[in-house]
Amino acid sequence: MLNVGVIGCGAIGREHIARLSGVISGTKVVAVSDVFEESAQQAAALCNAKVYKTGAELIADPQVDAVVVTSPGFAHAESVLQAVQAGKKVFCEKPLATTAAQCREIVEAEMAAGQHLVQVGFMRRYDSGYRQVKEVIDARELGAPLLVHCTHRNPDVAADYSTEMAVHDTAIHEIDCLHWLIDDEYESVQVMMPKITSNAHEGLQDPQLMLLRTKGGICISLEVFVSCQFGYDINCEVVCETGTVKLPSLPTPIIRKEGRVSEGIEMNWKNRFIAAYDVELQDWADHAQKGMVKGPTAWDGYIASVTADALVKSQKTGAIEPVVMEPIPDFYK
Ligand code: NAI
Ligand code: ISE
Repeated sequence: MLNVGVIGCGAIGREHIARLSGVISGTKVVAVSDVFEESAQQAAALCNAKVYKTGAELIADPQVDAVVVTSPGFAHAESVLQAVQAGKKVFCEKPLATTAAQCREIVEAEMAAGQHLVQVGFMRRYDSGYRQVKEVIDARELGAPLLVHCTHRNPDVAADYSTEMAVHDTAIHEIDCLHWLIDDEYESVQVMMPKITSNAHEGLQDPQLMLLRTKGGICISLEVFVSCQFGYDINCEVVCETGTVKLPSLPTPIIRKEGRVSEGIEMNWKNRFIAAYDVELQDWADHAQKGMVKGPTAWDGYIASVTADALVKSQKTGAIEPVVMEPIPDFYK
């Protein structure tokens, strides 16, 4: 049994607590913490766990074998570093941290610990749709990939969601998933700012058009539109030399009525990727029990964050910004 402590008991924290308590085999949530004690108390009631005032106290509990970090992105680095320094396995929701410098610190700490401890919650790598698209690309049935078109649309976002979060909270999913999908590295990025929707909250630039070029010359367009109102709409089409491959539609009924054909769109991330979260956390738990990390590593978190930093820079300059990162250490090869 893997005894897990969860830091951050908000939306996905509670989802993962329920998952680790009732869906994933071989795990038990034994401790929770949140800066708002009431949130921690409510979460603890779901799983009969101890409540800690701080993440540091939770990590220090000898009963906690492994830590799940589901606090907001800006708070991840502190908890992940504490868990690594304590030699505990840690599953950290995306992003690993909100700057490449913090991710680098985590990478250094993990290498100093001499063991792989960190997995990042890039769950799209576990989604059956993305996996099917990757199989087609890898089999080279359609020749080499040339272009990728993506949309990442949310119906709305909280009032504290900022223009920069469109990169390190939202686009970070595509940043990780796409280079894995097409097996290439990013060379440069640019952000273009279209007309702002009247549905964006004050101060938020929404939508945004992000352009990424890989070292192999593949061009990616990513529309991030987080106040789109109509659904949680994730699309991805890879254009190859002799055909295209697209993320499958959701299995919803197609209705013909009154001269129109319609099908459903998910309204939130919880349902859209529910199966992927289950597979991801089961895989994490199975490997954590064997002292291993098989999913996205701290180095993957670093790669995503270097790319995100370049996109954030381009949000301000409007220019094409280079993506420059350190060479991969042997530890992560
Ligand atoms: P949320 O705002 O609903 O919950 C965050 C919780 O953390 C709150 O209860 C807050 O009180 C608590 N908190 C804040 N600072 C803390 C600290 N220093 N230590 C402990 N707790 C702290 O946010 P949500 O939506 O649950 O997101 C949490 C993380 O999960 C974010 O990194 C987000 O990007 C990620 N996420 C990932 C998703 C995915 O599809 N993989 C989907 C949704 C969120
Ligand atoms: C949220 O944190 C997620 O991870 C969702 O998957 C994403 O669609 C949303 O934009 C983020 O805020």
